Amino acid sequence: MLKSAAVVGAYGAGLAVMPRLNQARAAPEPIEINAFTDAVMLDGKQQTRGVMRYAFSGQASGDPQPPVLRARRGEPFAARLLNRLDEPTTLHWHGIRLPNSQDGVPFVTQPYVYPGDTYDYAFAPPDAGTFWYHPHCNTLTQMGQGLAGVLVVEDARDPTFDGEVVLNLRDFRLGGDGQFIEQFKPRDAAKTGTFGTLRTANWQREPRYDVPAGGLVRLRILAADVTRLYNLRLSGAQAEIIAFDGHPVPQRMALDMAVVAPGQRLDLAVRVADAEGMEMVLEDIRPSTPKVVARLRAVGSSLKRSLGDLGPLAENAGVEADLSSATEIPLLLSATAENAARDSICGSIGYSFWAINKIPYPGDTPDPTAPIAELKLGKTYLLNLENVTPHAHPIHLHGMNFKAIASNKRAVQPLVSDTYLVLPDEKVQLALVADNPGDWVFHCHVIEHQKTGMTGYFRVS
Ligand SMILES: [Cu+2]
Repeated sequence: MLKSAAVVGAYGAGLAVMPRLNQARAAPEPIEINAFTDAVMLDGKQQTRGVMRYAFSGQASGDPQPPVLRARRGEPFAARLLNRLDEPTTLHWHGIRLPNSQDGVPFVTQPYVYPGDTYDYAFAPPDAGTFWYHPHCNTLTQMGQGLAGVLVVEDARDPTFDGEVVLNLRDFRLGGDGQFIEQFKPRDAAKTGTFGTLRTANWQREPRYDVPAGGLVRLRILAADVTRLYNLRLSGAQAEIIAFDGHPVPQRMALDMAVVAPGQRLDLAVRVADAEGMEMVLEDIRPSTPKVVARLRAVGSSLKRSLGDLGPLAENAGVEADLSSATEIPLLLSATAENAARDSICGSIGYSFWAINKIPYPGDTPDPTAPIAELKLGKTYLLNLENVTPHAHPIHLHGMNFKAIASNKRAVQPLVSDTYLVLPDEKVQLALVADNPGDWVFHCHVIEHQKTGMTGYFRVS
């Protein structure tokens, strides 16, 4: 069971049947999150029309990027989505182990939210770390045009840093006139996915943040792009990886280069340079597309801190897999020639290029395909993923965590995660304890792959 199952069950699952009066007493006032369209200066020169934004209710213009939400481990968190878009949407809480009814997948866990309507989400996040939120409806357009924000779950037992910088990495696909161009090209959707034209961190090109000289800074990085994989390196400072995909790593390691795929998060402890004015550069060194992502600048006199001063992050629940009794589930990731795409407001972009176990998902429709597999609550499974395509797929599971056990391509670290980047020709085993009941979607987080078939779901009961 989940470490905090009692909390999750008593709070989240119970909410749906409680009268409103009790809900008001049990839950905090929900954070109101407006989803709306706006004109925003993205390229520094011209207003881009039709940018999709999240903002707290009442928040005027100001910073156009989605706000960083903050919650506390184990404590009730509530958000009310106000849909001011002119199309349906939902909110999904990526990486959070929550009751199935709060997961935000249209038709699978909830109806989609019509324009003008609201929808209340409530849960108590059982894990601390860096997570995120985004729509799960017409996702390529809605995420591509702006909807994706960071959700930080705090734990008072975490060590104290001298500063924190949150980086939400994403591209926008703009033409020379600063307006959105077609979100994808079918021939690219059938390969790596279609790349954006403007690369940003926090919706800015190569932003620079001041951090205390000689201090210890927590850098929380989210790859929110719909397509791009990052090979991240930080020059000019010592840095250690302290968490990946929200969860503390078993052993901190110096950051040489870290691959961060769509949907994934990287937490770094950075020991800032001592000399005032020194710059540290976060770069994407992927060979085809080297690029500065963001800069940090040391300010003030040196705090003379050491990475060795830093205590451990508060632990999250692990994946207590009983491998001796595990049931193996083969999961073949492949291309497909069959076109299964069905029309749906939230679902399809009109093509099928990809499949899981040779079945291309038809899209988010009222009658989706059968589950990939039916899992027994509490039992251990080994997901035997095999990628027979020449492209990498960051595969994401909702509602539960897994742990990589073995790969034919590399030495895997036993990291607890919700997203695993399956390399071309890789066979990988992921251990999973089916500890959360419901229908949980499992899909590639290259959104064009997700939306053209590489999606399915597990039923846990
Ligand atoms: Cu993929």
